[in-house]
Amino acid sequence: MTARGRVSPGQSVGTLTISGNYTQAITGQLNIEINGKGSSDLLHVSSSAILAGALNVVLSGYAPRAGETFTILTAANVNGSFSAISGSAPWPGLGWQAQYGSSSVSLVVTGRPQLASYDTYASYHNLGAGSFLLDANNNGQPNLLEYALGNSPTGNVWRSGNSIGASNGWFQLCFPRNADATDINYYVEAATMLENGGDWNCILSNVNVSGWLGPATFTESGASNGIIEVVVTDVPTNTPSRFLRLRVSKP
Ligand SMILES: [Ca+2]
Repeated sequence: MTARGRVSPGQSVGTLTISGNYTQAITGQLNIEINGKGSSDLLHVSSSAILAGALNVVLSGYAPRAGETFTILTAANVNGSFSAISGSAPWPGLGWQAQYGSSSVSLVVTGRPQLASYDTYASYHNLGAGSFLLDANNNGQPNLLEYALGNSPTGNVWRSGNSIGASNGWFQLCFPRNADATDINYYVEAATMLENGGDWNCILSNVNVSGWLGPATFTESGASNGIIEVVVTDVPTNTPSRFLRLRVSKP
């Protein structure tokens, strides 16, 4: 068959089998519906699939994550390619890419998710409501801290965490922060003792990502892959001991 208009396999998600060749003209559009992880419409062609025109992705109650793959077409052999992929992005920062094999076409979710709020981050990572104090991957960092530092809350490995440096004899606290986050408070605090809970004082804060306020000084890198590296230099003090920490909270 030759498709010059829209082809939508399945009623809801399902498989459409074409006996013989399937030729999609430049005016054709293949609509592929996705309704779960690995679950999508499939166009199965018994002979050759000769592709051109559009591929349109329709999300039905499911927003795939980065890296997920869907087999959307199988054929004895595949020739040509879609000229464009339409359909809304599953999450901010993510898009679609078609991958062509000799006998199949897959749809891959590409990009880096840009999750601007903790609620979106929790939804993307299936953390559930009110999850910010939980520790989904049991690495000692609560989910809200993972969000603040730009980490994955579910991965087995996480980016380098906080580290301590020195400049002109003064301590520095170095940590990554999430360049996409718009709803997080950062407080760098210093103490001269840890007894009785410590005499912690805020030396630099960034409330609701509105900008850093001293008295401590800081440098920030440009954003790279959604991460900004922050280096905070302690205020000059005349004490025999000194401790620094990063505290984060939800506005
Ligand atoms: Ca964690």
